[in-house]
Amino acid sequence: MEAPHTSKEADAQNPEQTIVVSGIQPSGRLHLGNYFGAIRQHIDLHQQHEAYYFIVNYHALTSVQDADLLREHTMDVALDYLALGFDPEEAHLFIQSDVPAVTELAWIFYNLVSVGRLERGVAYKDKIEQGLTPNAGLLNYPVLQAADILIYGGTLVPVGADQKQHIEITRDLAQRFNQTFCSEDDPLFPVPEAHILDDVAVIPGVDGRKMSKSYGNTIGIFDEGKTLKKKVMSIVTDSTPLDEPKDPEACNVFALIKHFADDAKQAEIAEQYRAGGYGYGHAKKELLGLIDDYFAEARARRKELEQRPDYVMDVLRDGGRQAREQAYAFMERVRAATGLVTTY
Ligand code: AQP
Repeated sequence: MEAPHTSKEADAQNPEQTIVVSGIQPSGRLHLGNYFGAIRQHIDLHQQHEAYYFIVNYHALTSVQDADLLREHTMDVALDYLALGFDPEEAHLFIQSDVPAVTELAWIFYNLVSVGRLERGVAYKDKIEQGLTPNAGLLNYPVLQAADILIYGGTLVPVGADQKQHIEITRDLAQRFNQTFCSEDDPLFPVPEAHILDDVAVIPGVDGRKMSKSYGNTIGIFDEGKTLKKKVMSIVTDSTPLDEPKDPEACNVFALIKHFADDAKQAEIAEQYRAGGYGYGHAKKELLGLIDDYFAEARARRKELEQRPDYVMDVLRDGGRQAREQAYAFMERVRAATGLVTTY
């Protein structure tokens, strides 16, 4: 069956066209950091531009090495995106490993970046400092990420602030490849820009570190009931007594409230912090209510979608087919440029 094409695809060969590309790891349930750092932008941007969003299961293998769990998380991410407003008529949603050519492009890129550059990666160093054992996949993570972005001719990459350095590596690899293998007036890869929302710093987890699946400090987008309450109530705060004034800007609870409450509500809560007589327990209850309301619709939609696994598979299959077409056409040009002879 011929895959339906998205409404913006007619322009795909236009070099001026914005092509939005971004990935998300199925390394655990998606959390508020993923949502405010990346997914919210993904949903906004896919209405405006040609967009490729993929569930990066090759990347997740750096930390998830349990087949059932990886499969489960992969389908969970797809359900989450559809529930949060991704429209398959507008853009492509697919599984990274449905386009294995990205690993081929990554291999080509390995030869254009030094090991030292990868060892200085902030995300890599951070994970090691947190006690994770680095495998070669973790070190090379940004190279595969660059292949993911560049194989679709990506020009705009909506990511959280923590990914800034990785996108720099992608930009360098695009330039390096163009300089090494292309003539100056006919570069193969566009040099993409990161799209990072100014008002979103890195979202803190319940322990105050970056909210991250691998730190076990997340609040899930689709957590609800007792699970959600337990996590919100466990957010680390200082020990200022209830009666005393508190600084909202130094509080992990307020850092999250800011993303859910409008300006007036934020100002009202900040005032209560400063006035004293307002405890962290009050703030946590407020946050709990805000999270519940914010995701109520998406939760209901997700429950409906859980009953339609065939539909979710169809979306992923169609997205993968379209992405493969684009990627394989591109790889022919990459092979020609690099001198990799193909005999088929
Ligand atoms: N805490 C965060 N604040 C802002 N943005 C965040 N992102 C992740 N955590 C935060 C953004 O979410 C997008 C997808 O992230 P990912 O799952 O592909 O990788 P990640 O950044 O490594 O997320 P985790 O939770 O930390 O995963 P693990 O622990 O498995 O490595 C990215 O755009 C990221 O910026």
